[in-house]
Amino acid sequence: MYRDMYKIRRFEQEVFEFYKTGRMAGLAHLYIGEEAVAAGACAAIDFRDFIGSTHRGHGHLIARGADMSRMMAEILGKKTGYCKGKGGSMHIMAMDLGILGANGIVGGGIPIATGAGYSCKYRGTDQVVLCFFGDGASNEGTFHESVNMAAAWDLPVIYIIENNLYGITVDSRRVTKEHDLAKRAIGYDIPGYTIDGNDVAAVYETVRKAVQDARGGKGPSIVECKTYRHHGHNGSDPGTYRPPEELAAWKARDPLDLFKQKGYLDEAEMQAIQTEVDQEIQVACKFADESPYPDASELMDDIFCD
Ligand SMILES: Cc1ncc(C[n+]2csc(CCOP(=O)(O)OP(=O)(O)O)c2C)c(N)n1
Ligand SMILES: [Mg+2]
Repeated sequence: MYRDMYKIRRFEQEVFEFYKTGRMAGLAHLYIGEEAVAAGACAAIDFRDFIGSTHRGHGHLIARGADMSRMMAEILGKKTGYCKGKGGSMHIMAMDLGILGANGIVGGGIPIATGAGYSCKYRGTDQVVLCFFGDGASNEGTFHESVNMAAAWDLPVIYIIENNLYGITVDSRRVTKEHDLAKRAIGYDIPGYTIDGNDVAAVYETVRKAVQDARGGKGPSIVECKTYRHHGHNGSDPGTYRPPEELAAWKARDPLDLFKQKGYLDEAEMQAIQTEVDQEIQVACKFADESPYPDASELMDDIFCD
């Protein structure tokens, strides 16, 4: 899990670099600060399972095992990327890894993940689906419609709310009366957990329990992970609407630092992981940078399927 968190952190730092230097088109919604959610949750599922993602999806995909070279190539719009360079940051998908796709439509991934959950049940498998989305998305109708259906039909979906307290510039505490969003589970008669999303072990343990229930036919759960993005909403947002002391308090609870403080690994073990990952990141950036753009003649390829 530490490896995954460190991979996400380093990958995102490089994405930001590409963004700032104008080498990537589109937006960069950075996951820095929220790494423990993806790393802890994805450690609790198996290869046969599915994940649904969001516009802030790089971390989910990395924790799920996506190839960082192909991801970075996609982000730069290169032919060697996961979507042959036509999806970009917000639309990376990899069905061979059960990744149902990042999604630029807020709340758009929730019914897709719920549909995958229905498919698991319909086919009689014991697969489960992790459905990641934000506090903002939890106010969309798609959330309530999907959770209602999943609860009524006992679908194997774990709804993971990444409550980073903001939807772009909007403080979620201004637009929701109840700030513990997992309490919404009560209305659907399913389990709801509100946990420290910066503590990777807490995320792992809670999602593991929810996964066991889902596999055992007990239906869906909501896991609300309290966390915080260190950067603005995207690369162009300085995030000045957030009180500096709030940002400082959350930075003092950086998920990688918290992991270190808990002493799960010793300094040498962490250093070895960092060295390996730094090399992988270097390879990914070089691969993406040197890959060709798709040819103009490919513009209309892969748009429709029969
Ligand atoms: C349906 C829809 N409405 C609005 C937007 C614009 N938009 C993009 S991200 C975002 C905020 C999402 O907040 P949240 O769900 O909390 O996720 P976070 O960005 O905090 O991870 C909004 C409103 C959109 N992309 N799609
Ligand atoms: Mg949010």
